[in-house]
Amino acid sequence: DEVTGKEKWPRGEEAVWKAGLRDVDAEEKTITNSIVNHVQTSLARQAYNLDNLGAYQAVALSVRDDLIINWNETQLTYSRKAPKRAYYLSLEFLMGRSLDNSILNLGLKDKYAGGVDKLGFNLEDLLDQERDAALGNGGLGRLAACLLDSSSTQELPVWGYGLRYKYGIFKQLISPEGQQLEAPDPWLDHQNPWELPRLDVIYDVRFYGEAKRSSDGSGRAEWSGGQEVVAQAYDVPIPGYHTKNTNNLRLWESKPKSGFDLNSFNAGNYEGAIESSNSAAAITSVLYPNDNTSFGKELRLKQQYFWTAASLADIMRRFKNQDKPISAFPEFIAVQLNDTHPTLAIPELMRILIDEEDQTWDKAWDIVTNTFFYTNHTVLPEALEKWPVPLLQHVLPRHMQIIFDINLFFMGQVEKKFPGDRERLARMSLIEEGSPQQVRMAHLACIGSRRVNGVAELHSDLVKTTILKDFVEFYGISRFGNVTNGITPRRWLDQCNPTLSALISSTLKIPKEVWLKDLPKLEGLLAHVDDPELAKTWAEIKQANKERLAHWVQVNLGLKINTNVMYDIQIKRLHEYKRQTLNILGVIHRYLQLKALTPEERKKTNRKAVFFAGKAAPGYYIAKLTIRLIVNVARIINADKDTNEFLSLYFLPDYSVSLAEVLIPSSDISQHISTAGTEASGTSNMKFCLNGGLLLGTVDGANIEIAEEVGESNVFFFGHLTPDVEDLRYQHQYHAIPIEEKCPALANVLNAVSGGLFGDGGVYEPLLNTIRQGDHYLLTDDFDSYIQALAMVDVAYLDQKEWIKKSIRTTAKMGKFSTDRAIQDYAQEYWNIESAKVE
Ligand code: 4GP
Repeated sequence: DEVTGKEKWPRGEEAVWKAGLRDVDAEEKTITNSIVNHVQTSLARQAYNLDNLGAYQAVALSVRDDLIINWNETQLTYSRKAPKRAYYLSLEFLMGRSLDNSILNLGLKDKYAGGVDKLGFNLEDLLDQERDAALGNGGLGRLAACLLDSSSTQELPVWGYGLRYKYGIFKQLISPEGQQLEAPDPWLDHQNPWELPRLDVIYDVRFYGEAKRSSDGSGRAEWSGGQEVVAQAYDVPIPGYHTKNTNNLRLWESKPKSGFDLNSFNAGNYEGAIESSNSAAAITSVLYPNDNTSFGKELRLKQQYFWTAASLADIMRRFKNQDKPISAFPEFIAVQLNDTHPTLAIPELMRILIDEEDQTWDKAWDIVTNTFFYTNHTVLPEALEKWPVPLLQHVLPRHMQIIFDINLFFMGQVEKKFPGDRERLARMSLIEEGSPQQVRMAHLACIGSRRVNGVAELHSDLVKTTILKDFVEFYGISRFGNVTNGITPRRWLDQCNPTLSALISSTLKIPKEVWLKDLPKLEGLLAHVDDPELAKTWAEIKQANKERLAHWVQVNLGLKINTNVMYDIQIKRLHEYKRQTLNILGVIHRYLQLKALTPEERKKTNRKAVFFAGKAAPGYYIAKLTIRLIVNVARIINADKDTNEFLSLYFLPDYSVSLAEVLIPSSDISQHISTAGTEASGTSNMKFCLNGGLLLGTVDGANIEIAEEVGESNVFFFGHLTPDVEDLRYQHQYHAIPIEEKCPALANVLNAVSGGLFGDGGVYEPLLNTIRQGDHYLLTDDFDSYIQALAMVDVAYLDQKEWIKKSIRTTAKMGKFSTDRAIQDYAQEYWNIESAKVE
């Protein structure tokens, strides 16, 4: 992927080379020729028996050719200009589908639609053939995907590094009883046209073995023996919007080092030989399906090291091609650690510099601490990674030595600054005492990085005042910053809601090519809020999007849903802190209220359909029980003829990026109702608001900044605030008030569930007990204000005229939340990189 300048280039006649190049700004004819060619040669099929899947594959391969041309130009530009580059290390990239996004970014959608039509197919049908690349769990992985899109769009020299899991996030099935079941996601079975296998880009990665410190006082060590595994690269081109810049996402696959172990094979141990080759392949076989939680599994540790080691080896090789002194490494390279998952990159770079590049400890540490940057995505204790020392010692003996050494030096510095403060030393140490001792990865990430950031204002403040408070006192505040998350408006508006995008362009009289790259331009909509024509079309588009969702539900689930009601949506991973439970208990409350009304009274109420979607981690019992409750409540209330005209409920299985693209544009209101201080940012809140859906939420994460932008009168806030949370929890423990007294409305709802209104109440006891006892997520504290907020939403929705205005205002003020802004924040405030435009 680079030109070394050591050879004449091109080798033969330049004119002949040039004549063979294809132009990306292709004519429709070039496109149809290319598709036909791929049908005939790449797929070995023919026109007369081509189905939609085959046609999709041929179209995808044709688009891939376009991407590769830009990708090549981009890599050439980066090699020639040799700018400082940034590398985004993320264990998750939740990309979703690529075809629609690629042709939109390339500006070729119309031509492809026309070409496909001439070949007798319909582009929309072909888009539907694509499987989601679901190499992520939720927010953290989708953010990585949005940031990559923006890095190319902003023409910044950024690459992503991740793992090529054979199985992405599991497929969610719902049993008739409402149980979540998990099935594997063999997303590569139909082949993946969006990747380029790089048989030549391979590195050896070692595990286990022995680390012997040298006796020459150099601090070096030799690490040998153990298991060696090969990392092979697959490259995924990331097109920018209306630019040639096409960055790279490099994903590693693990392979056995030499086919399989010939010695065992020859000794007649066929099974043993295969087993070791399987154990190598196992490293990248499956994405761990946990969101906002960490489990100390050995295979996960191996994934983390495998990926960071291969990525750093690759970065180092590219750097060395530039013939610069090693001390210049941080002048050319910034590495972003997406959460603590890649933190082993810190001791790994130390190892490379000391053991392989002959650097002294101090020089190596200087390079390391000027290279890395760390983003924290959660302050939830259960998500803070810790690795048992004995496990690290076993799997990565050299790295454990280095971590101990880092800690020794660091503790020395802390002792110097705060002499005699033993408690502080214990709190800040990289090693948590206990049996076994554990390595605190957030501490390692913090001290090994140049800067640290959270992902929304409130969250960044919490990082500074809670989990990393001591480090702020030690280093000073300037090491800690905030980069509020964003979303790419290309996928999350233009692609998922093309009619709204077109309406915005015609209203602003600005082509989308301009405002989609400069999202604050949306503010121009404010001048048109009172335009009745705009309001009418705005409402018609929302209606059409509801019908599109209803169609999807009809086709995929065989259910008919009402489109003439308010759509209220909560879609995200199932988690106690996200409080889907609060939402479903609110639905039950509404149902009980409706039942108590006369038919006449009911007619005056706001009609609505409530939608849920999201996956629970397979081992997360309480979250799975919440799904079960939702499904069974839906079963009862959707069948109740008294009320189902006024309230219906759906749990849409197997939530994915593609499903989000259908759900989000249809929403009137969406719920982001985490316990205050628990949701770091949230990003679907931004997606809904960008599409003119209003927000019902707690004063948490990026909800706060959204409200700052759109104005508090355009959002529905409820619930206790972050500073109250600790006190409330304390009271729950030591001065608990019975629910009947504290919150009778909630008690009534819990009794309805226990009493069997939605099937065997006993099933839900463990879930209900989390509220009755301890109530860590403050449902008993927030329920009443939640119900009030829902009532305010109802009142507001009945005034459709005003509602539409709120909706337009909301979209208009979402300019801040583009990942174009976020990636520029990282580029300028953290990485110190500049754009490198491909001409
Ligand atoms: C998520 C946070 O929970 C979410 O608030 C945030 O918007 C997102 O990261 C991106 O920053 N965290 C995770 C995780 O997905 O696994 O920790």
